[in-house]
Amino acid sequence: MDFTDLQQALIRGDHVATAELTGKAVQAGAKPTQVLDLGLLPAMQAVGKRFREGEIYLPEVLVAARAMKSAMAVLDPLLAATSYVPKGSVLLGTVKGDVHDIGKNLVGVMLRGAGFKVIDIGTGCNAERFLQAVREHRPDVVGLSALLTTTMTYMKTVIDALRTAEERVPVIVGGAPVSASFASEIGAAGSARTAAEAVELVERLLAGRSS
Ligand code: B12
Repeated sequence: MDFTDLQQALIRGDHVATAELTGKAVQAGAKPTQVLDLGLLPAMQAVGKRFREGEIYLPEVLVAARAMKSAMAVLDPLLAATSYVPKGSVLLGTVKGDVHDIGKNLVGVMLRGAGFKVIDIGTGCNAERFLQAVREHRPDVVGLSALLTTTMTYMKTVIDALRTAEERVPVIVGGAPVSASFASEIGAAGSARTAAEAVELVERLLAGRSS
């Protein structure tokens, strides 16, 4: 099946057309996972690449992310109905004191697109909130996001609180100021600069687990 029109709609951020073309692709016989893997995900990756290379700016990324969400709203019930088994689950949140959530949301969209269940607990989350959510949802991976140099240090507080409570779930970190060396210093299992890298990181971490 040709997904060019669907991909173009997503890339230009037309959320109405993206949802419609997603529905049409399924009606025409494409499996929901094919629409994701061959249609939406490559388009979202193209958006990420154009943003990284300075060809497009944040507003275009935001409208593309919204279009991806509208497609996922069509696919989610179909994926559930076809006894779709998620590859794993990821709990995401932006840490205390920080309201930036665009990057976190993109990571969530890409993870969902790659077949993971995502539990997003929002922004400004303190350590207790993360601990409570870990206990409630038992995710395979926890992802912390921070965009401010003043809030990224709180990531260590979250990791320490989880370890003190004997929760061993791997924690990954991200956000513009976060580096790989900072991640290892605070005891995180890894970090990623982009949403696509975040997906690869989660896949790597879960490939090594015993199920
Ligand atoms: C949009 C924005 C805002 C919006 C946020 C809206 C929202 N809902 O998110 C608003 C206007 C609210 C805002 C407010 C503020 N902002 Co602001 N903001 C930005 C801006 C322009 C873009 C951030 C963004 O969304 N980038 C796009 C996304 C896609 O990229 P990203 O977040 O880095 O995410 C990617 C990766 O980092 C990674 N990733 C992200 N999270 C995670 C998590 C995991 C687990 C993994 C693996 C990967 C990962 O994948 C993502 C996708 O590729 C940046 C400048 C910039 N260019 O970064 C400033 C910036 C982050 N803001 C800044 C500041 C100072 C503030 C304010 C303090 C301003 C003020 N004086 O009030 C407030 C703070 C509010 C608070 N308490 O949080 C500074 C931070 C400086 C610093 N070093 O600390 C920046 C860098 C601007 C600047 N140059 O001064 N901001």
